[in-house]
Amino acid sequence: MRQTDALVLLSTLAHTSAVVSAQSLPRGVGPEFAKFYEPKAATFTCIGNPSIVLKSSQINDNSCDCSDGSDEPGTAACSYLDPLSPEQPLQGSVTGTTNITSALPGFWCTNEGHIGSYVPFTYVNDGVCDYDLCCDGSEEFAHVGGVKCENRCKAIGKEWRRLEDERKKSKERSAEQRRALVKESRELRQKVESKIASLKQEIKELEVKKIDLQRKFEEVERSERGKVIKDEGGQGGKLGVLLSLAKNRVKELRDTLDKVLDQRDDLQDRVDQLEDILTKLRTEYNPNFNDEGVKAAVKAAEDYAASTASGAKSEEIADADIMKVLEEDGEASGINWAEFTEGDSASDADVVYNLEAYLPGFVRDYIHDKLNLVRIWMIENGILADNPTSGHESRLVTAARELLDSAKNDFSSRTSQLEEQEKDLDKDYGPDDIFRALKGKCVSSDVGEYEYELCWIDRTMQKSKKGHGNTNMGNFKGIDFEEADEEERADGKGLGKGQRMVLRYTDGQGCWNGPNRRTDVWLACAEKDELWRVSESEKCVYKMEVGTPAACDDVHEPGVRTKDEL
Ligand code: MAN
Repeated sequence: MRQTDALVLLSTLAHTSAVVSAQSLPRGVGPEFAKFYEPKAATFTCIGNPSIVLKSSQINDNSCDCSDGSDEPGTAACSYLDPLSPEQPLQGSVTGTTNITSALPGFWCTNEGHIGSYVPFTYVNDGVCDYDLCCDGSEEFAHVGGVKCENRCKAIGKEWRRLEDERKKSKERSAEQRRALVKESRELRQKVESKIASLKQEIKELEVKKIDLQRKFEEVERSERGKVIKDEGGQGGKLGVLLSLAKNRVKELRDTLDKVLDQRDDLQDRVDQLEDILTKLRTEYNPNFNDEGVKAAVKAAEDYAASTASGAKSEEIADADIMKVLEEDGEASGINWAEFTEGDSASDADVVYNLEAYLPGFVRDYIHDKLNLVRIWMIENGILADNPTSGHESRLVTAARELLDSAKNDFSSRTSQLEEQEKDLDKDYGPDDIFRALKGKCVSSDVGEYEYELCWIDRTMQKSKKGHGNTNMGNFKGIDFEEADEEERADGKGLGKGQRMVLRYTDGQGCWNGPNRRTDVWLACAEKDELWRVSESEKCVYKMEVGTPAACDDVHEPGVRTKDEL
């Protein structure tokens, strides 16, 4: 019988034994059967078969008289009925074997100073001291083969109580650890919840901001598109138009002047040629010929020569001056157009804003709104030119677009953060959300040529100590429960018996010619996180046995309130 079970039995029996004193009972009777063995009665009724009534003296007479063995609680006479014994041939039985079970669980060792316990009837007087069950040695009362089992209950009981005390304290410490984990998990959960609340609020505000910026962007874009022309440099508005016109006009005039100058030079050449002809006519004609036509022509030529000599000429412009005018405009001469076209000169809107600056705010807004509305109305009704394809985007539109884009980015990043947090809140972190506090923390242990590592709610890893790299043994999938059936270990570092939490890690690194690696992480209660064992039951299928306070029951002394509860 395991010690823990025996302890339970002990407490149950303590009550019964108060009614019937153990001393007055026949040998081997456990306290819960005391009621069947009346100390002063003359007869005994078989427990499982009341039709058989024996004399009291037949109890423990080493002869099995009751079919359920209840008349031999203190001998091995009915041990063939013991559940642990092999089936025995029995006279009169149809099957030829016994299938009757014993009414008694075994030989009761009182174990004074320790805890009482049953030993199988087959152990009674078998010449072996079974101290682990019967520390008082009472099951070897016949001293078969001279065996004498001394009573060791004092020492065994003392050691047992020490271990039991330690185990209890460890359990309490583990439970304390667990409570701390639960508290931490609760706080982490609250953090996620408040993060979700603030993200929701932020998203709500960003939604409004986004709509507002979208409206503003469209408004600015439409109002910018409403500007009639854009010059080469991309300047908009009336000033831009004026600038463009002036620049073109100056170019036209300069080109015309250039052409006029060429024409003048041609004409001058021709005048010079004609003057030469006239001079020749005046000086070389024969006055002896009385030709009236020639005389008149000579007279006109002389008058022309006299008039040019008298200097009645219009003011002459120096060629150098004309050439200066014809020079391309630049920083050194003329107008520096670049300053106007590329510089930070004001747009229509800027001018309007400058004027508005002298007005009270509400009037300014009112005028601005009205101007915009009128402009947009004019564009939409085909009165003002819509100029969507011209030039590059204005600074106002760019700024509005950038603000809108940044709000959109903020909105989508916050939305995905919210989704992530909500997913995390819904995730199964085990009973009491306990693995939330452990998430991302790791435990490891050296086994053979590898170091194995478990990272809670994340992954399991096999790390080569010979420098052959790390192998992922699975990624966290979910939490299950399975029945463990292992013997209790002396150091307590084992799964034992009962339902245990099992964390599934799947889809690890592919196995050579096989499936992806996976790990089942079996958990048992312990004071601290510890990776006890790793085994590979089949190729690339691993089992980790891990101790952790997260797997403990929340036990605390009755009546003792924990800090959390206060
Ligand atoms: C490595 C380790 C082993 C595994 C084999 C499979 O050696 O990951 O655990 O069994 O690969 O080939």
